[in-house]
Amino acid sequence: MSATTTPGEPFALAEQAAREIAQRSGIERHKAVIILGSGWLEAAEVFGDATFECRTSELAGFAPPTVAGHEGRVRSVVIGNRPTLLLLGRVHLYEGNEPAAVVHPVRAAVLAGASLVVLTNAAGGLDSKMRPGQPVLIRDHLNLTGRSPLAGPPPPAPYGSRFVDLTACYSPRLRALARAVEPELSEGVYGGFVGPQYETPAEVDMVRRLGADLVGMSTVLEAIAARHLGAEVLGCSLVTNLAAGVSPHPLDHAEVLAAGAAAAPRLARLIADVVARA
Ligand code: 8IG
Repeated sequence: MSATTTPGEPFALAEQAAREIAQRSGIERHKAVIILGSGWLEAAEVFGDATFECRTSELAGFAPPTVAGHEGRVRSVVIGNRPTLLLLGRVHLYEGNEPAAVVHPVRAAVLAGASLVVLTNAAGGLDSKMRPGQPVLIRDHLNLTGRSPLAGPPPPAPYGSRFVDLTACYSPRLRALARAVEPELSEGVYGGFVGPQYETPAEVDMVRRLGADLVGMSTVLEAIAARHLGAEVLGCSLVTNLAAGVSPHPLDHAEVLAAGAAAAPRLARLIADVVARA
């Protein structure tokens, strides 16, 4: 997918996918979308039975996933009377995808009606007091990818200006709602890297000085694209490892997936509660 040649092409493709989701699910407008990141797939059943499900490969514009634990499915469920899309699996920069491809799923979902976007991920913790399995609400992010889904030709009418305001990127209203459901929930700043390598200890030291509490390889571009389309964003990280130099052990992708699998169902219940009340 090219974001540099044809103005509006990424948006037209997302509109097409949104129409396909509506037609195939029989649901004209979904209200919310939940993107389940690595480790969270185990929790998908918590959101209830699927009223519709298909592979993302059957829909316009979705890049094929290449990473273990990222399945590539779109599912429709009902959470507190709201038709909600679940995106099982994600598209990452580190797979070699362009930003437009990374944010295509979230754009398609928002254009299918989802004015509430929940972005989940697994992340490294930068605070030695963090524990694997601990949820952290994303209060803000550092986009350390050097990329933007809004780079390129200006978005066509009727889309808003690419100079989007990110003052309240992660909705204070939704964060308050999440803390009302779970008062112990901590908040942190998410530093988004391209990956796929984990950070060096020097990079961990750098990003901590810059104000991050968490490090990961997703979420930031999707949050930007969702805000550009006017959706409210809730971000939630599952700390599955302590970052390099914080952890006494080398990092292992299988351990990351296992820690997520163990803790994700509780987290999913929290998110379902927030979506039901939002
Ligand atoms: I899970 O320590 C997970 N994802 N960049 N660093 C980065 N991404 C991550 C990490 C980590 N752990």
